[in-house]
Amino acid sequence: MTDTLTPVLTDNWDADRAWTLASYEERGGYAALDKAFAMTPDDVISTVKDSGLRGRGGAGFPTGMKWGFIPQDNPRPKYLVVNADESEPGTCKDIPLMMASPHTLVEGVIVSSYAIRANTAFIYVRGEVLHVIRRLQRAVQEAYLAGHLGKNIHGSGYDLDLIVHAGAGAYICGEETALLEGLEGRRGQPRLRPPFPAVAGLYASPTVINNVESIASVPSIITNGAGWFAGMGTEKSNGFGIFSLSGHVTRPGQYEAPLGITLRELIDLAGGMREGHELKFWTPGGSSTPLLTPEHLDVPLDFESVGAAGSMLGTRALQLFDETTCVVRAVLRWTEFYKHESCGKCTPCREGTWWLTQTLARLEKGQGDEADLDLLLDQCDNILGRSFCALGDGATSPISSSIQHFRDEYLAHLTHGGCPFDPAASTAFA
Ligand code: L3W
Ligand code: SF4
Repeated sequence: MTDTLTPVLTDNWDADRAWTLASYEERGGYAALDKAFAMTPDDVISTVKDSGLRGRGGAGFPTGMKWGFIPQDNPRPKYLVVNADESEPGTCKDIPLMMASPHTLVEGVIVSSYAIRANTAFIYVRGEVLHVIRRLQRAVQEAYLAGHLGKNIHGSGYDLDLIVHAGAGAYICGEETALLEGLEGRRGQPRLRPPFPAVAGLYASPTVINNVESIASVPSIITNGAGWFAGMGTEKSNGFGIFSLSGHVTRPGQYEAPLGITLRELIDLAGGMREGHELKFWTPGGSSTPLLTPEHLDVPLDFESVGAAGSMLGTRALQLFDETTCVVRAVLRWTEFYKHESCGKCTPCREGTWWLTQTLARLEKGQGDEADLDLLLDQCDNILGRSFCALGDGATSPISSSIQHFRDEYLAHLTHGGCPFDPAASTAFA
């Protein structure tokens, strides 16, 4: 636990034209490359393993272990794919990182590709964010011209090509195997796992897929050492991460801190809740993670503690809602999102998210009856654990957790004959 910020990834965000190669190099950028090239690829993997870095895209899978799964005796080419399809509601860390400091990601891609012996890497960016795509393309171009990409990088004998690929704007393509389908030119729908991408991924070749923030953390680990990174955070959730605060907080934004910081500490750093208002509920990792309440303000934001509190750390997308927000309406909005983004491959999610929105909309209008709450939970039961990928499971999280914490508010809609909140008082989803 700590009450201080630890800017590493965000350290240069306020620098003059931080996104340019000149600015990045002035601050020591690309120095991790020579240090990595002086090591064997296996030593780079060991360093990342020893650092305890865990995936920053939501699941928290150990990064070094994932790299170690790449079968080096497989004669097929190896690929690195960066998942930059940030779309989880509330998640806003990868896009700011790529806008402010694209070279941190590019440097991470080079070190990580070297470690897994890939000579081609891709950054798969969400299609709607044209400004990010342009910024990344420019950074990649600058890196080629400076000899950080291409043939014989820094005279090391190592070659790497990096391609920026724009998706077509589907949330499901944040799921790693749907992303691969999209990258191969097909409709974005998840593949059965196993085989995991590490064994058979892009073009059926061994592929590492990591989140932007995971890969961007690698240069600092190589530069400062595994012990430096492992010394931050908690025993099992090492290092730092970018926490995105949004909603009814005085200064929303990205706060980089060691894992294990609490929401109470982060709210203090963000200037408190908006004046005169109090926290009512929040998401620790986007809308796919069960809602928490003010009683969880002191839960350390690490993988283990948030799990023990009944939710998931996820992408550290902390969406904060005050007492003016109708939880039923908020949950309905998220559920409509999941219904819209369901890829349609499996029945529990395709049909189930439709039924969830029908039942929720009825309740929100004050129609229906108390039995609809049990019906909703039953619908969730028929989706959770029965869907093909995590999207279906995630759709049930806000519903079941909101009924658990705010059952009375659902019932108030029925007794009131509609939403008991004054919509003009709330700025949620404004
Ligand atoms: C080889 C094994 N590899 C696991 C790899 C696997 C993947 C990683 C984690 O979902 C979560 C989800 C959302 N051999 C392996 C193996 N792997 N076993 O490890 O896998 P997994 O299945 O635990 O999770 P996932 O499919 O990556 C991600 C949650 O994140 N989430 C959503 C975030 C959304 C975004 C976005 O918008 N871009 O990040 C928010 O919390 O619910 O639980 O690489 O291959 N035996
Ligand atoms: Fe598609 Fe939803 Fe099934 Fe995932 S759970 S495969 S998004 S229909």
